[in-house]
Amino acid sequence: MADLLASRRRLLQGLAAGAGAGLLSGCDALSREPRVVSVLGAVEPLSMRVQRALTGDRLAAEFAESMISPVFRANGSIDPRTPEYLALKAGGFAAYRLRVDGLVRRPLEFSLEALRALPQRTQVTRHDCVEGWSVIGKWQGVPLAHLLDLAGLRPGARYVVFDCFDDLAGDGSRYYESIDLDDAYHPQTIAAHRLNDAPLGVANGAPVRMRIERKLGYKHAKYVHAIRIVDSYAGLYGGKGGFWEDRKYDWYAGI
Ligand SMILES: Nc1nc2c(c(=O)[nH]1)N[C@H]1C(S)=C(S)[C@@H](COP(=O)(O)O)O[C@H]1N2
Ligand SMILES: [Mo]
Repeated sequence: MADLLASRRRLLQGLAAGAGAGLLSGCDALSREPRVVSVLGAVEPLSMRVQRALTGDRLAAEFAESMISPVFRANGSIDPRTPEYLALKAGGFAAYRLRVDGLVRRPLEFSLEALRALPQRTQVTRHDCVEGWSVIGKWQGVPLAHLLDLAGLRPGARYVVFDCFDDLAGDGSRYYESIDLDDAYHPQTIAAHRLNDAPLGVANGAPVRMRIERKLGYKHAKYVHAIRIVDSYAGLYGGKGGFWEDRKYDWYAGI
Protein backbone atom coordinates (compact mmCIF):
# COMPACT_ATOMS: atom_id res chain seq x y z
CA MET A 1 0.00 0.00 0.00
CA ALA A 2 2.88 2.40 0.70
CA ASP A 3 3.91 1.86 -2.92
CA LEU A 4 0.44 2.81 -4.08
CA LEU A 5 0.47 6.00 -2.04
CA ALA A 6 3.87 6.97 -3.39
CA SER A 7 2.78 6.30 -6.96
CA ARG A 8 -0.42 8.30 -6.44
CA ARG A 9 1.61 11.23 -5.15
CA ARG A 10 3.87 11.07 -8.18
CA LEU A 11 0.93 10.82 -10.55
CA LEU A 12 -0.92 13.74 -9.03
CA GLN A 13 2.21 15.88 -8.93
CA GLY A 14 2.72 15.15 -12.61
CA LEU A 15 -0.89 16.03 -13.37
CA ALA A 16 -0.69 19.24 -11.36
CA ALA A 17 2.48 20.30 -13.15
CA GLY A 18 1.10 19.41 -16.57
CA ALA A 19 -2.59 19.68 -17.28
CA GLY A 20 -3.56 22.14 -14.57
CA ALA A 21 -7.03 20.66 -14.73
CA GLY A 22 -8.44 22.29 -11.62
CA LEU A 23 -6.51 19.88 -9.49
CA LEU A 24 -5.44 20.27 -5.92
CA SER A 25 -2.03 18.71 -5.54
CA GLY A 26 -2.87 17.87 -1.98
CA CYS A 27 -0.97 14.71 -1.39
CA ASP A 28 1.75 16.12 0.81
CA ALA A 29 -0.38 15.04 3.72
CA LEU A 30 0.77 11.47 3.22
CA SER A 31 0.41 10.21 6.71
CA ARG A 32 1.91 7.38 8.66
CA GLU A 33 -0.51 7.64 11.52
CA PRO A 34 -1.12 4.22 13.06
CA ARG A 35 -4.87 4.52 12.48
CA VAL A 36 -4.44 5.06 8.74
CA VAL A 37 -1.93 2.30 8.37
CA SER A 38 -4.21 -0.06 10.22
CA VAL A 39 -7.22 0.85 8.06
CA LEU A 40 -5.30 0.19 4.87
CA GLY A 41 -3.54 -2.85 6.23
CA ALA A 42 -6.76 -4.32 7.54
CA VAL A 43 -8.68 -4.04 4.31
CA GLU A 44 -6.38 -4.78 1.41
CA PRO A 45 -5.37 -8.36 2.12
CA LEU A 46 -8.90 -9.48 2.79
CA SER A 47 -10.90 -10.67 -0.11
CA MET A 48 -14.06 -8.76 -0.83
CA ARG A 49 -16.11 -11.82 0.02
CA VAL A 50 -14.54 -12.21 3.46
CA GLN A 51 -14.85 -8.54 4.28
CA ARG A 52 -18.44 -8.41 3.14
CA ALA A 53 -19.34 -11.49 5.16
CA LEU A 54 -17.86 -9.86 8.26
CA THR A 55 -19.08 -6.29 7.89
CA GLY A 56 -20.85 -5.84 4.55
CA ASP A 57 -24.30 -4.67 5.56
CA ARG A 58 -23.20 -2.71 8.63
CA LEU A 59 -23.95 1.00 8.78
CA ALA A 60 -21.05 3.43 8.84
CA ALA A 61 -20.80 5.46 12.04
CA GLU A 62 -22.92 8.62 12.14
CA PHE A 63 -21.92 11.58 14.29
CA ALA A 64 -23.48 14.42 16.22
CA GLU A 65 -23.70 17.74 14.37
CA SER A 66 -21.26 19.18 16.90
CA MET A 67 -18.60 16.94 15.36
CA ILE A 68 -18.87 18.44 11.86
CA SER A 69 -15.47 19.69 10.60
CA PRO A 70 -15.27 23.48 10.13
CA VAL A 71 -14.15 22.97 6.52
CA PHE A 72 -14.82 19.90 4.41
CA ARG A 73 -11.43 19.48 2.77
CA ALA A 74 -11.56 19.09 -1.02
CA ASN A 75 -9.37 16.72 -2.99
CA GLY A 76 -8.67 15.53 -6.53
CA SER A 77 -10.65 17.63 -9.00
CA ILE A 78 -11.79 20.74 -7.19
CA ASP A 79 -12.73 23.01 -10.12
CA PRO A 80 -13.53 21.02 -13.29
CA ARG A 81 -12.80 22.81 -16.55
CA THR A 82 -14.42 20.50 -19.09
CA PRO A 83 -16.67 22.45 -21.49
CA GLU A 84 -19.85 20.63 -20.52
CA TYR A 85 -19.24 21.37 -16.84
CA LEU A 86 -18.33 25.02 -17.37
CA ALA A 87 -21.52 25.55 -19.40
CA LEU A 88 -23.73 24.07 -16.69
CA LYS A 89 -21.92 25.94 -13.92
CA ALA A 90 -22.33 29.24 -15.78
CA GLY A 91 -26.09 28.66 -15.73
CA GLY A 92 -26.14 27.91 -12.02
CA PHE A 93 -26.77 24.22 -12.87
CA ALA A 94 -30.34 25.05 -13.94
CA ALA A 95 -29.85 22.87 -17.04
CA TYR A 96 -28.26 20.01 -15.07
CA ARG A 97 -29.92 16.62 -15.45
CA LEU A 98 -28.93 13.43 -13.62
CA ARG A 99 -29.46 10.47 -15.94
CA VAL A 100 -30.25 6.97 -14.71
CA ASP A 101 -29.93 4.54 -17.60
CA GLY A 102 -28.37 1.33 -18.86
CA LEU A 103 -29.96 -1.96 -17.81
CA VAL A 104 -33.17 -0.34 -16.55
CA ARG A 105 -36.78 -0.59 -17.62
CA ARG A 106 -37.31 3.19 -17.60
CA PRO A 107 -34.32 5.46 -18.32
CA LEU A 108 -34.86 8.61 -16.26
CA GLU A 109 -33.59 12.16 -15.99
CA PHE A 110 -33.81 14.38 -12.92
CA SER A 111 -33.33 18.11 -12.61
CA LEU A 112 -32.03 19.36 -9.27
CA GLU A 113 -35.55 20.46 -8.44
CA ALA A 114 -36.85 16.96 -9.19
CA LEU A 115 -34.13 15.39 -7.02
CA ARG A 116 -35.03 17.70 -4.14
CA ALA A 117 -38.67 16.57 -4.41
CA LEU A 118 -37.78 12.88 -3.90
CA PRO A 119 -37.37 11.16 -0.50
CA GLN A 120 -34.21 12.41 1.20
CA ARG A 121 -31.73 10.98 3.67
CA THR A 122 -29.45 13.10 5.89
CA GLN A 123 -26.32 11.69 7.50
CA VAL A 124 -23.34 13.09 9.39
CA THR A 125 -20.42 10.85 8.44
CA ARG A 126 -16.65 10.72 8.27
CA HIS A 127 -14.85 10.77 4.93
CA ASP A 128 -11.55 8.86 4.86
CA CYS A 129 -9.10 9.49 2.01
CA VAL A 130 -6.29 6.99 1.39
CA GLU A 131 -3.88 9.90 1.73
CA GLY A 132 -4.44 9.69 5.48
CA TRP A 133 -6.88 12.46 6.36
CA SER A 134 -10.51 12.43 7.47
CA VAL A 135 -13.27 15.02 7.67
CA ILE A 136 -16.79 14.90 9.08
CA GLY A 137 -19.67 16.42 7.13
CA LYS A 138 -23.44 16.45 7.00
CA TRP A 139 -24.82 15.16 3.71
CA GLN A 140 -28.29 15.26 2.24
CA GLY A 141 -29.43 13.44 -0.84
CA VAL A 142 -31.62 10.82 -2.46
CA PRO A 143 -30.97 7.18 -1.58
CA LEU A 144 -29.58 5.45 -4.67
CA ALA A 145 -31.94 2.57 -3.86
CA HIS A 146 -34.86 4.89 -4.52
CA LEU A 147 -33.49 6.01 -7.90
CA LEU A 148 -32.91 2.38 -8.90
CA ASP A 149 -36.42 1.41 -7.83
CA LEU A 150 -37.89 4.24 -9.92
CA ALA A 151 -35.90 3.14 -12.97
CA GLY A 152 -36.46 -0.60 -12.40
CA LEU A 153 -33.51 -2.93 -12.92
CA ARG A 154 -33.48 -5.26 -15.91
CA PRO A 155 -32.13 -8.83 -15.82
CA GLY A 156 -28.34 -8.86 -16.00
CA ALA A 157 -27.90 -5.70 -13.90
CA ARG A 158 -24.83 -6.19 -11.67
CA TYR A 159 -22.95 -2.92 -11.25
CA VAL A 160 -23.69 0.78 -11.00
CA VAL A 161 -21.28 3.08 -12.83
CA PHE A 162 -21.00 6.79 -11.99
CA ASP A 163 -19.99 9.02 -14.92
CA CYS A 164 -18.43 12.33 -13.89
CA PHE A 165 -17.86 15.68 -15.60
CA ASP A 166 -14.18 16.13 -14.67
CA ASP A 167 -11.02 15.16 -16.53
CA LEU A 168 -8.67 14.46 -13.62
CA ALA A 169 -6.03 12.84 -15.83
CA GLY A 170 -6.01 15.83 -18.21
CA ASP A 171 -6.11 13.51 -21.23
CA GLY A 172 -9.70 13.92 -22.40
CA SER A 173 -11.02 11.06 -20.26
CA ARG A 174 -13.50 11.49 -17.43
CA TYR A 175 -13.41 10.36 -13.79
CA TYR A 176 -15.67 7.37 -13.17
CA GLU A 177 -16.43 4.85 -10.45
CA SER A 178 -18.48 1.70 -9.93
CA ILE A 179 -20.05 -0.32 -7.14
CA ASP A 180 -22.07 -3.51 -7.02
CA LEU A 181 -25.77 -3.75 -6.25
CA ASP A 182 -25.23 -4.62 -2.56
CA ASP A 183 -23.45 -1.30 -2.06
CA ALA A 184 -25.92 0.49 -4.33
CA TYR A 185 -28.80 -0.59 -2.07
CA HIS A 186 -26.93 0.18 1.17
CA PRO A 187 -29.10 2.70 3.08
CA GLN A 188 -26.24 5.21 3.41
CA THR A 189 -25.50 5.25 -0.33
CA ILE A 190 -27.00 8.54 -1.52
CA ALA A 191 -26.81 10.92 -4.47
CA ALA A 192 -25.97 13.99 -2.39
CA HIS A 193 -26.78 17.58 -3.36
CA ARG A 194 -26.33 19.32 0.00
CA LEU A 195 -23.33 19.53 2.35
CA ASN A 196 -23.55 21.07 5.80
CA ASP A 197 -27.03 22.52 5.17
CA ALA A 198 -26.07 24.33 1.95
CA PRO A 199 -26.19 23.39 -1.74
CA LEU A 200 -23.09 21.34 -2.56
CA GLY A 201 -20.26 23.63 -3.71
CA VAL A 202 -18.02 23.13 -6.72
CA ALA A 203 -14.95 22.01 -4.74
CA ASN A 204 -16.85 19.11 -3.20
CA GLY A 205 -18.63 17.89 -6.35
CA ALA A 206 -21.49 20.22 -7.32
CA PRO A 207 -24.21 19.77 -8.17
CA VAL A 208 -24.46 16.05 -7.29
CA ARG A 209 -21.94 13.59 -5.88
CA MET A 210 -22.16 10.13 -4.41
CA ARG A 211 -21.78 9.30 -0.74
CA ILE A 212 -21.02 5.60 -0.26
CA GLU A 213 -20.22 5.65 3.40
CA ARG A 214 -18.62 2.23 3.79
CA LYS A 215 -16.01 3.07 1.15
CA LEU A 216 -12.73 4.94 0.94
CA GLY A 217 -12.81 8.48 -0.47
CA TYR A 218 -12.05 7.73 -4.10
CA LYS A 219 -15.26 5.68 -4.50
CA HIS A 220 -17.37 8.77 -3.65
CA ALA A 221 -17.68 10.10 -7.22
CA LYS A 222 -18.10 13.88 -7.45
CA TYR A 223 -19.63 15.85 -10.38
CA VAL A 224 -21.88 12.91 -11.37
CA HIS A 225 -24.00 13.32 -14.50
CA ALA A 226 -25.04 9.72 -15.14
CA ILE A 227 -25.76 6.64 -13.09
CA ARG A 228 -25.45 3.72 -15.46
CA ILE A 229 -26.52 0.15 -14.69
CA VAL A 230 -24.30 -2.42 -16.40
CA ASP A 231 -23.55 -6.13 -16.34
CA SER A 232 -19.77 -5.52 -16.43
CA TYR A 233 -17.34 -2.63 -16.19
CA ALA A 234 -14.60 -4.46 -18.08
CA GLY A 235 -15.13 -2.42 -21.25
CA LEU A 236 -14.79 0.99 -19.58
CA TYR A 237 -11.49 2.90 -19.66
CA GLY A 238 -8.81 0.70 -18.06
CA GLY A 239 -11.34 -2.03 -17.28
CA LYS A 240 -10.84 -2.01 -13.50
CA GLY A 241 -14.02 -0.14 -12.58
CA GLY A 242 -12.76 3.30 -11.60
CA PHE A 243 -10.27 6.10 -12.18
CA TRP A 244 -8.01 5.06 -9.30
CA GLU A 245 -8.71 1.35 -9.76
CA ASP A 246 -7.27 1.70 -13.28
CA ARG A 247 -4.17 2.99 -11.45
CA LYS A 248 -3.97 -0.13 -9.23
CA TYR A 249 -6.20 0.87 -6.32
CA ASP A 250 -8.50 -1.71 -4.78
CA TRP A 251 -11.98 -1.86 -6.36
CA TYR A 252 -13.89 -2.87 -3.22
CA ALA A 253 -12.22 -0.20 -1.06
CA GLY A 254 -14.29 -1.05 2.01
CA ILE A 255 -13.78 0.61 5.38
N1 LIG B 1 -15.26 13.16 -10.05
C1 LIG B 1 -14.34 13.00 -9.09
N2 LIG B 1 -14.70 12.37 -7.97
C2 LIG B 1 -13.80 12.20 -6.98
C3 LIG B 1 -12.46 12.65 -7.09
C4 LIG B 1 -12.11 13.31 -8.29
O1 LIG B 1 -10.96 13.77 -8.49
N3 LIG B 1 -13.08 13.47 -9.27
N4 LIG B 1 -11.56 12.42 -6.06
C5 LIG B 1 -11.90 11.37 -5.10
C6 LIG B 1 -11.08 11.38 -3.88
S1 LIG B 1 -9.56 10.65 -3.92
C7 LIG B 1 -11.58 11.85 -2.70
S2 LIG B 1 -10.72 11.76 -1.24
C8 LIG B 1 -12.89 12.54 -2.66
C9 LIG B 1 -12.71 13.96 -2.20
O2 LIG B 1 -13.96 14.56 -2.01
P1 LIG B 1 -13.96 16.03 -1.43
O3 LIG B 1 -13.27 16.90 -2.46
O4 LIG B 1 -15.37 16.41 -1.21
O5 LIG B 1 -13.15 15.98 -0.16
O6 LIG B 1 -13.55 12.58 -3.92
C10 LIG B 1 -13.37 11.44 -4.71
N5 LIG B 1 -14.23 11.57 -5.85
MO1 LIG C 1 -9.02 10.30 -1.72
